[in-house]
Amino acid sequence: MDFSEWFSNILEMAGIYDVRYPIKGCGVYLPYGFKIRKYTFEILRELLDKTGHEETLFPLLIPETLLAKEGEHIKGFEDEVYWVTHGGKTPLDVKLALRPTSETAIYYMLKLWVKVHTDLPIKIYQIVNTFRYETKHTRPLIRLREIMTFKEAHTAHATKEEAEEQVREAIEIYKKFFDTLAIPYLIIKRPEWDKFPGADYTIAFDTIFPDGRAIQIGTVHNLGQHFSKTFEIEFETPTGDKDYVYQTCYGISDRAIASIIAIHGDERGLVLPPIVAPIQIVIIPLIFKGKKEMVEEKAKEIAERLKSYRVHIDDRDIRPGKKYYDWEIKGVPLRIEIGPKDIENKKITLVRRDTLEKIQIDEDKLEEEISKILKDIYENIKRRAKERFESFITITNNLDEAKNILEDKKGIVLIPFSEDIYKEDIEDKVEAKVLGETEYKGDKYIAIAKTY
Ligand code: A5A
Repeated sequence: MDFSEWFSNILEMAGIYDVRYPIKGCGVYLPYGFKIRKYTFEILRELLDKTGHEETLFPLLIPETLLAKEGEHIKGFEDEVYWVTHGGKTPLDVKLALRPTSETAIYYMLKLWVKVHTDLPIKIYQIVNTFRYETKHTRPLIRLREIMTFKEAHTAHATKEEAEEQVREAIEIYKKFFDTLAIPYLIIKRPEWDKFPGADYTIAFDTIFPDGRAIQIGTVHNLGQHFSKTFEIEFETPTGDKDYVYQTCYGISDRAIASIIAIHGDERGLVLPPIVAPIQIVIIPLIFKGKKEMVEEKAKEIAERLKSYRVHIDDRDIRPGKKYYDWEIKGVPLRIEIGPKDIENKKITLVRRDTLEKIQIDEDKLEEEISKILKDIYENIKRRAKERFESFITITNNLDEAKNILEDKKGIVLIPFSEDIYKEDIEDKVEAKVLGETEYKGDKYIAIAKTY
């Protein structure tokens, strides 16, 4: 089965996301998918909150006059903007854009909030839906027209150095976020022609999906004073002079969810890192004639002992095999099977989702063993993901070879860095995209890949 088909099947079978909504590039998060999304973005929220970012909420609508203010920015987005042109039957005086991202909405307000250096820095973020009329092939959770989960952070600083420092902090936050999700990445500085519209430079996080295609899963932009000059976000410096603020912004989307699914899943379905699993442990009572009550009692007792986890007892009146199958598709990290024999022997049988290995433990060591195994599941899926990622990375300085690899197994090809490389139309030569400059095991390279 090819990857796209596998991915679509999983979204449906695991109850994550329904693609049948009648607008291209839009879909519906189902309850199970919504929970994965919730736990995933809670990790990011926590990382942002504890580094002094504050959550805010700006309007979805942006007047054309604001959106068009920064020249490069609007040029980068003009083909992707959805417009609201009417209120009922009345044409609007000023067209309203559905935000493709919120720089212009937020920076209009920053001008009102920032007067003097003591008002700085400002570090805010919001998690909202944004709209982009994508012309490339749309894909569920990967290339959306309504990006349902767009976390955008925006910061303003008194000096260029502080903005640089903020870029470093943002990179650290995103590293922690993707490490927690066991998603491997390269951090790549985009070439001039591919930076965010209105940025001085753009640093991207790229991972690789099982089909070998690279995907941008997050970006950090140093905006310099581009926007602050157009939006006149001016402040009084400690010496009484006037200066424009230095800005950064950084974003992560539903692609984080797509990555968890794509990178850890296997032929049986989802494999979730325990930290984002809506159910971390499922308990399956194995009912035998005359022993029903005893097994059900034990299941409840075990659930009670494990209540610091997200535990679910599956007491549906169907065959255990069907239950195993259902929870494997949903990627529940650990399954506990409870039967009369185990109860008599004071044993507990566990099955790990990542390896499908069956493990017997002593009942009195339950808490300690479960905690160890869940940690081990995380370590194991992280190692597995990293190994596959590494196997997709090829170093070569031969462009013909690069082209062949990118056609064949794909992945990311690294070419030893030289300024000249940029001048050689490599994109045409290798029929792939230059992702930009990166460091890999201590050396500098230009990364090239077929992308999503
Ligand atoms: N304001 C800045 C943060 C910004 O908009 N940056 S961005 O355009 O690069 O978007 C941030 C991230 O959103 C991207 O790195 C990418 O991972 C994701 N993204 C962009 N377009 C998307 C789309 N159509 N569907 C899903 N995710 C998308």
